[in-house]
Amino acid sequence: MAEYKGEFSGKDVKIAIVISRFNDFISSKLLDGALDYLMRQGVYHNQIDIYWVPGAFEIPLVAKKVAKTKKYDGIICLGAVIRGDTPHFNFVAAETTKGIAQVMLSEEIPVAYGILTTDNVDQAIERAGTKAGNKGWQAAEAVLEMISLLKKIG
Ligand code: INI
Repeated sequence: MAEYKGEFSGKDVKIAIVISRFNDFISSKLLDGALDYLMRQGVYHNQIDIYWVPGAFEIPLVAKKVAKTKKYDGIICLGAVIRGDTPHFNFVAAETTKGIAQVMLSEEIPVAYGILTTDNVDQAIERAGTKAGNKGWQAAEAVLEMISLLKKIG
């Protein structure tokens, strides 16, 4: 029997972060969480590039272009889609989620889903470094684990 698990080392990895400016009072907190985690794992500034996009809807395209450069071992997508009074939220959240998954599968690169999809601002704040943790931190953890696991698969 063989069992494979990813590790969390930041040694020799190159990470791209694609982050939405929309709701940046939340997304910047997700970025803080992701960077905090990466630094603790030994990923330093020269191993990280950050790409800002207007809104979550634009994240998949930029993530795909970034993946195609082949410069990165993994991509972290960060954003906050917060429900409003219209169905707009549903379309943005669904297309962003689907697009990010498509990039991961088509480009065969770990892409972490650090997108909050919440009913209100309070839920977003709770998940951006207050009482429910930091989704950016979790996304950074997931990307390192997946990079390591994929290297083991070869
Ligand atoms: N973009 C977000 O990142 N979060 C949101 O909550 C949001 N809402 O609700 O409208 C949002 N919309 C903008 C969208 O991502 C695009 O940038 C825009 O439609 C232009 O293409």
